[in-house]
Amino acid sequence: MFGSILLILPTYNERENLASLVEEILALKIPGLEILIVDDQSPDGTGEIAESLSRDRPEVLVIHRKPPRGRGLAGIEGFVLARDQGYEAAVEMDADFSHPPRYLPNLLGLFKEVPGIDLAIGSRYIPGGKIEGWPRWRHWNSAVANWVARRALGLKARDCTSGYRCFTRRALLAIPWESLSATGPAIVEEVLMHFERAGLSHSETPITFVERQRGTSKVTPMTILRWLRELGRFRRG
Ligand SMILES: Nc1nc2c(ncn2[C@@H]2O[C@H](COP(=O)(O)OP(=O)(O)OP(=O)(O)O)[C@@H](O)[C@H]2O)c(=O)[nH]1
Ligand SMILES: [Mg+2]
Repeated sequence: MFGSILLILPTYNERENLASLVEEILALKIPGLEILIVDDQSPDGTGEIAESLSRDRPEVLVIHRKPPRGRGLAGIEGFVLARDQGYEAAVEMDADFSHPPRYLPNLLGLFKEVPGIDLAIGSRYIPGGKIEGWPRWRHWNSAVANWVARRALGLKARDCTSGYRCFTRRALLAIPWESLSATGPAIVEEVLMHFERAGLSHSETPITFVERQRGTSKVTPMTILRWLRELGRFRRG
């Protein structure tokens, strides 16, 4: 399908998840797939684990970012590298097992099933998709965020807030990575907005999103406020 695929894993304090996640992804033996860990100098030693994984496995690459840290900034750095080094596709996924690797074949298979698309989204909000392990408030929060993003930005995707997705090279070239304004959580929707505005099309495949079992969450009430502020900014811009 794709000759080369870069799978980007942004990590911050994922010591308990990283090694087993990387093993699970590599066990799928997806041809042409390489993993790029983008770590923000995690204080828990995730960066050292990433280094040792990349020493043992030629398919694992690592970037140690300098401050300021951010999920959004780490993602951009990964996508820019994928674009500049000529990868044919780039996947992003969380490193806490919330995005189970077993869906990767479906995600990549979507490009064959729906010819002409430039983005495959692992979706919680189409039939067959769901979320496991969240308290009621997080279900509400996610559903409202998705609704707000779709309405405010006029997006067509059913799951606009999913960070489990794969872009083609054409999409990597169409998205203005260097001039994105969000550095935090709203980067997911900002990238999708640029993708849709470029006239490219997507398709979605259902996933079961699983709440993290190990490590600590970085989501706080401040994250939600920051998301809203960022969304407002690039919507106007
Ligand atoms: N490089 C980098 N990665 C980050 C940063 N913040 C979060 N991440 C990673 O981004 C992914 C998603 O972050 P999470 O903390 O799981 O946030 P979440 O998925 O929104 O919320 P929970 O799963 O409830 O914790 C994970 O792989 C994190 O390790 C950051 O500042 N820098
Ligand atoms: Mg998570």
